[in-house]
Amino acid sequence: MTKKDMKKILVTGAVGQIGSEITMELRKRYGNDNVLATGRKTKPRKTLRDSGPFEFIDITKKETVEKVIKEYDIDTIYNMAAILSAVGEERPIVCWNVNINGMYNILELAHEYEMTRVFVPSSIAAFGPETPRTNTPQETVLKPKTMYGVTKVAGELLGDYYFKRFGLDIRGVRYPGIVSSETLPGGGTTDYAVEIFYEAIKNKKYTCFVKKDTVLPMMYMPDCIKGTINLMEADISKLKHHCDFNMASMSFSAGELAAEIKKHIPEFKCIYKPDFRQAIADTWPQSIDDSAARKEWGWKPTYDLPSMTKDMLKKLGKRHKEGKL
Ligand code: AKB
Repeated sequence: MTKKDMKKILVTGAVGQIGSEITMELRKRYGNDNVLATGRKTKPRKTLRDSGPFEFIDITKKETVEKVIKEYDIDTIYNMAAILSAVGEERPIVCWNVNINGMYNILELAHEYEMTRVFVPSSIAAFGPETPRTNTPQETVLKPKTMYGVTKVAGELLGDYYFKRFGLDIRGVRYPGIVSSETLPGGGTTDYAVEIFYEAIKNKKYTCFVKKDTVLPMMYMPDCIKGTINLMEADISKLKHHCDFNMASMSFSAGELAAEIKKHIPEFKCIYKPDFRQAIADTWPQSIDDSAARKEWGWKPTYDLPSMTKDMLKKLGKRHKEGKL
């Protein structure tokens, strides 16, 4: 997408883990005033609030979204508002309402207002125990056992339906666990892979809520942002898929992550006390085949476990020294 055909972007869930960082990158690329950040009730951080427009909306209330679409003349949406897997198991109805009814409102409005493009994230949670767990193919069994996973499969299908039926240009990827240093994730099963860094820096110890040998696909935030925006900017004539791209980067066990951190912080100790999130992790793949994304829009990650760990510890270490962690 060029600046010419994209004038005003709406980011929902802009206070969240991915939303907050994607908003800042989009503002850098397309101009601060052209990117409207929105959240439901959490106050935005100063950098987000001061760098461009911010509004409170609720995607489950269509009129609140429509109001800002009109006011800011929105023509592109990144729908990052979602309830993640762990909270989704505690509050399945809310999960369905936000992830499906909320998304439906976004799609309807995008169709009604003839938007240029929409991004809707899916997740590795779309897979289930019947799916091959290693090198999980692009086309495979989608029988998730969590409400979050159910909403992700339905969301992929709904998005593809709007593309085929109404010609809405809508795109999405199946995110793995995302590791990041700016905003903590909230309510996901892969949250341990972020929390472990904060606790290693602050307390030199961490109690991990999945078993040491639990392997999941993960990605560092700079790759996540690069991949998401590259997909949104890709030439549509090259895309055979739309809302369901597998997107991989690295896979490691919780024990391997702890060992990598220990190389930098030798006193660091990790103990393992699995809780209900273990059962969710056990239904997800360990590694992903993302050859369709590589072929159709040139996806290629930059970071691996050692380079991500080094960068995370450097960033969080600096904030800790400044008393900002
Ligand atoms: C979660 O753990 O729920 C998310 C995801 C993998 O979609 N991070």
